[in-house]
Amino acid sequence: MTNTDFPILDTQVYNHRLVYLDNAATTQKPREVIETLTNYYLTLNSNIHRGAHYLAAQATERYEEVRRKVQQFINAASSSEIVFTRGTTESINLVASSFGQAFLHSGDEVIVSGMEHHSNIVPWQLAAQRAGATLRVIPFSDQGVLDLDAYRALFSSRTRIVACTHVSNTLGTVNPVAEIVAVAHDHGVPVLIDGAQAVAHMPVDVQHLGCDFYCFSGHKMYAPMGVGVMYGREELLSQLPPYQGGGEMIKDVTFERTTYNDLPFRFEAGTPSVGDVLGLGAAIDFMQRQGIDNIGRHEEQLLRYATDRLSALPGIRLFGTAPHKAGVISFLLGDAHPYDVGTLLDKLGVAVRTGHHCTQPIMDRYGIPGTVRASLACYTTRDDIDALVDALGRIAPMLM
Ligand code: C6P
Repeated sequence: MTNTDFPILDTQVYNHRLVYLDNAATTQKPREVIETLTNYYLTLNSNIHRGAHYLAAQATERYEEVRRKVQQFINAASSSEIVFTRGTTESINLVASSFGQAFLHSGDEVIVSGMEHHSNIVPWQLAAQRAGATLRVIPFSDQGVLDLDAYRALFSSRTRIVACTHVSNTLGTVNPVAEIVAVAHDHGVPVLIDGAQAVAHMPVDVQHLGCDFYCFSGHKMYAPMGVGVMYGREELLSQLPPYQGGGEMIKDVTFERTTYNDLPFRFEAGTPSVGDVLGLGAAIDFMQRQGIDNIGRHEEQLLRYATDRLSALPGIRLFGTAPHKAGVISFLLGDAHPYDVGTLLDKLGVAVRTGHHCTQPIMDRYGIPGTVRASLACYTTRDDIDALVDALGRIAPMLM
C-alpha cells in the first residue's frame, strides 16, 4: 500500500507533511472507496427495492450484495441479521429504543461498562428513564482493565441487558468480549457490543464472540461517512418492535393497522444511503486484500514502538496501559491543557484529537479534563510516530 491509495495523505499542512493520527475519529478513504461512491452517482444512482427499471434493479442488487459481504465479514449466520444504519450511534439507539420498549420495565437494570462512549451510555439512559430502569456500571482499573469480578457481582434477577465496548476509543483497551458475553448468557441476559473501534483493527466473528448485537460505523473502517451496521441475532431481532416507521419497513398499511416487513427491512425505514453502503463494500474489499490480521499486526508493532518512544519523553503521562490494547494512545504532557498540545501539534502538521473523546466518565475516573489522543490505521508509519514524538519534543519547552 502506498500514499497513492490514500490521496489525502499527500496534503501539506502549514508547510508540513500531514501526519494523520486521528484515525479513531475517522479513517481516511482509499481511492477505490472514493471511486465506488463517485461511480455510483455517475452510473447507478436510483432508489432501491422499489423501482421497476434497470438502474433500480442494479442498485438493489449491489446494495444487497454488500449486505452479504458484511455478513461474511463478521461471520453472521444470515444476511437478514445485518441492518444498515447511519453509524454506530444510530445502531445503538435502534437497539436501546426497541429492546427497551419490548423488555425494559420499572425496576429493571442495564449493565454498561465505565469506559463506554457516550453513544453506548445515553441511549440506555433514555431507554431506562422511559421504563423506570437503572444503569449499573462495570468499574475499571487504573490501567484501564475492566474488573470482571465486579462485573459478575452486578447481575441480579432484574438485569435485562449488558452493553459494552469491544475496544475503548480513549484507552485502547481490548475487552474480553467472549468472556463478558459468556457471563451474561449464564444469567440468560443478552449482550450488545459496540464494535466501532474494533472492526478496522482485528478480525471480528460475532458467532465466536456469541454476542446478541454488534454495532459499528463504516467511516472508522475506510468507508464513507453515513453508513453503519447493526448486527442482531435473528432470534432476538425478530422479537424487537420497529425503531422507525416509514417506507420499506412495511408489508401492508391501512389507516387502522400496519403489518411489518421481514428482517432486516423492518429496521430500514426510508431511503438508505445506497452509495455509502456500496462504499462500505469497497472498504471491506480493501481491508480483506490487505489482510485484517496483517493490519492488526502492523498496528500492534507501531503501538509498541509509539508507547516506548512516548514513555521516554519527560513529563508524559499515558492513560490506558492495559496488556491487551489496540492502536490508541492517550496522554498528557506535564500540566499542559490537552487542547494547547493539540493546537501546537497541528501547527507542525500532526493531527490528533484532544478533549474527553465523548467519554466523560473516563475523564472523571482519572480526575482529568481530557487527553491528547493519537490513533493508528493501516497506513500509519514509524515516520508518523517519529514526527509526533519530535513535535512533542519541540513544543514541550513552550508548555512546561
Ligand atoms: N468515536 C472518536 O473520536 P459514530 O459517531 O456513530 O460513527 O460512532 C460513535 C462511537 C461509538 N462508540 C465508540 C467506541 C466510538 O469510538 C464512537 C465514535 C469517535 O473516538 C468520535 S466521538
